[in-house]
Amino acid sequence: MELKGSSYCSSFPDNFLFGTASSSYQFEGDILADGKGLSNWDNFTHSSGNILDGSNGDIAVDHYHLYLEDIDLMEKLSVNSFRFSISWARILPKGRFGNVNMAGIDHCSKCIDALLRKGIQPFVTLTHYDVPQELEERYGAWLSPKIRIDFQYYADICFKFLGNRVKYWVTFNEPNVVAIRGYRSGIYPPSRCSRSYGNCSKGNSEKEPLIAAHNMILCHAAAVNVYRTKYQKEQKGRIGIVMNSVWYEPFSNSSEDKLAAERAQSFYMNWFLDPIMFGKYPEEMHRLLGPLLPVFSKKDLECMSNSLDFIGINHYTSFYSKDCMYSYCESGAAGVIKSEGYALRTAIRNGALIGEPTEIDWLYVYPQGMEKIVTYIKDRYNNTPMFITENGVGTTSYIRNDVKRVEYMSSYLDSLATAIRKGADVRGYFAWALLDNFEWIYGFTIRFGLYHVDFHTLKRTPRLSAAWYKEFIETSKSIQTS
Ligand code: PNW
Repeated sequence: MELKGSSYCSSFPDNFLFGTASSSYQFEGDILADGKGLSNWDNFTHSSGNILDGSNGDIAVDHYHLYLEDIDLMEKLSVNSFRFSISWARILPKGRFGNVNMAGIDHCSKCIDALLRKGIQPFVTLTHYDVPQELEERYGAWLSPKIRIDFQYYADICFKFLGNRVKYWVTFNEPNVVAIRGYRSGIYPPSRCSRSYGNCSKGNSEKEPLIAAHNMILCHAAAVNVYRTKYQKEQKGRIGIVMNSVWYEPFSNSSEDKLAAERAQSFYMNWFLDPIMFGKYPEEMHRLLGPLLPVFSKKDLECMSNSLDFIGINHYTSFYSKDCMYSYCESGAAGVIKSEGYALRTAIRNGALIGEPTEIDWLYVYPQGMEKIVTYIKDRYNNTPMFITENGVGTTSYIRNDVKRVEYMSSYLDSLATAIRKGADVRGYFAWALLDNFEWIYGFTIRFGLYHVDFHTLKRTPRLSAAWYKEFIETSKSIQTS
């Protein structure tokens, strides 16, 4: 197969991690295996009407049992890293209110050993959307400051039992998505929605997404603090956070739209990264939200600034950002616009889409967005080491000859290579995903895998993109070593 654009292979530094990504709820299945407790997602998918095809992650793609086979697939792909998450409820079925489930730890331990035997670095996330349902019921999980004690306890256990073999830890996957979808639009558990949100019938407080975010930031800092004080010196790993990122292209050249794009970024990604790096929320959030925004105490701030070693970036798509502060915006409820920094997100300008549409309604192909978002993060956060922790495209139809996915990955990697050539310190790239899997509220209707999975027999079959990615990685590595 011809490798399009192989010239940019040479832009990836030595020791660059090439991997694929996954998450526990989307992949593992067997939700009660070996003493596991139920999570908020188990609970949510079992309430009717939440998932498009009425499915759930009870079996998912059975990675819990098929992990050795899946690691063989990774070896065939020539990847040198695998990003996965630990299910908190497997380790602590009832949070700190019950026992440590050693069988859950043993399982993770076996996965890590099996990866290392094949020379594949584990890149481990502590929570990828899921929390023990017990904590939701006891005190409302992210809405309560009590969650900090639980998260710190959980993180400590993971570092203690697994940290001698893990060099990359991630505290949270996309806390911005959890705050927005769990507490503003309500489409993810715990299904709480802000009063001002268009389709919100229950009407919870506007403050909830901000409180949930605030607690997640404090949990992140607490886990990093434990790692740094008790484990890092000996275990020599690094710890970071993964943010969902969207590149916001100003809708026009006007200074209003440029400012709107900046505000959109502040209310989405910088909302978390600024406090973690600088110990304070973005200035725009202070100005526009005023007393709605929670405040960090002096004690909180002591363990916050610079509380990460790397930034993980999940990047898929870009949108235009249009000003709604100085101009009238024809769509979007007033409160929603406020909570998004008075910036309207739209994919269309003068009748033209920002990029080629895909079968996924929120995903447009705009490869330049990769270079732009990486450069933005590099400039704002002093070139802190970065990893692209997710990138990929989904399809709704059954496709094995996934030329569109190859074109997507190839163009986004090309754009990433440009950012690296211009000085961005990016140290790895993870394709989402190794396998087709349970795609949250879309259930099994959307496929992101380099490997096709038959959801009845669970048989895995490589797509064209798997062969392409393998060749890309091998070419890249041979250039590095030559
Ligand atoms: C990510 N957006 O979510 C998640 O981390 C994965 O678990 C998920 O399967 C994957 O993307 C594909 O959907 C996203 O607003 C959340 O652009 C939000 C966005 C993109 C991805």
